[in-house]
Amino acid sequence: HIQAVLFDLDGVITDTAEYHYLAWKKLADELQVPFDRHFNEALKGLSRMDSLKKILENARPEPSFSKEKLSELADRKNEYYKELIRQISPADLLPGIHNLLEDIKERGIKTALASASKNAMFVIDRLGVASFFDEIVDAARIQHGKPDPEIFLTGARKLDADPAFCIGIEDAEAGIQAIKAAGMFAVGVGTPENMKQADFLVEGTQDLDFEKIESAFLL
Ligand code: B16
Ligand code: MG
Repeated sequence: HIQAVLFDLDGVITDTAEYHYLAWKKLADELQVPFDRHFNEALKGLSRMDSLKKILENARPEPSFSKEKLSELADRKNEYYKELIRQISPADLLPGIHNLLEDIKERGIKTALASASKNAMFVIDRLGVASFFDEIVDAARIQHGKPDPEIFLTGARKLDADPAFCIGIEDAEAGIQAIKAAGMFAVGVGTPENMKQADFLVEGTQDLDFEKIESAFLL
């Protein structure tokens, strides 16, 4: 039976992608490098520094910055982002998520948050759902970002759960790869093109029904 469910944050519990987009866009405009909503899709699930590097690699000519400058730029983006997420409220929970968390808790199944975001704790608090999570993996302590399985394996270890009996829920391709590499059952939120490796796929969070996920897991 299912021992634990591990959740991604951005795109599964709430849609912080828009705020990440706006913050990166402001920085990119200041640096006069191209950046748009389409390119933002490729950043989902990636760490702050990996995202910055990807944005800069895409510019022609590619700017070259010192390590210190890169970290100053990443900090600047984070200041813009933190300003935007101050307005998050429980109304920003994605559809179906509150019910899903309740259904999981009622069954005594453990939960962890496996988000690459160092702001995850703040966001979860603003959404009013912090008490639903038994563990929140600290992204600052993770050495290898998604698609590496480290964040999901760390979550399972903290919950004392066997990865083979864990479910991971993700909206990003890098995240699904990380769940599969951890040896877990991957639930994808998105389109079949982006979620090729998912074991169970839904179009939107409103379709995340615990009984359906459990039946698919037991198959
Ligand atoms: P921060 P997730 C990820 O969250 C976002 O999808 C990604 O766009 C962001 O760069 C990353 O968190 C790091 O966030 O700058 O707040 O540390 O999808 O893993 O919940
Ligand atoms: Mg995500």
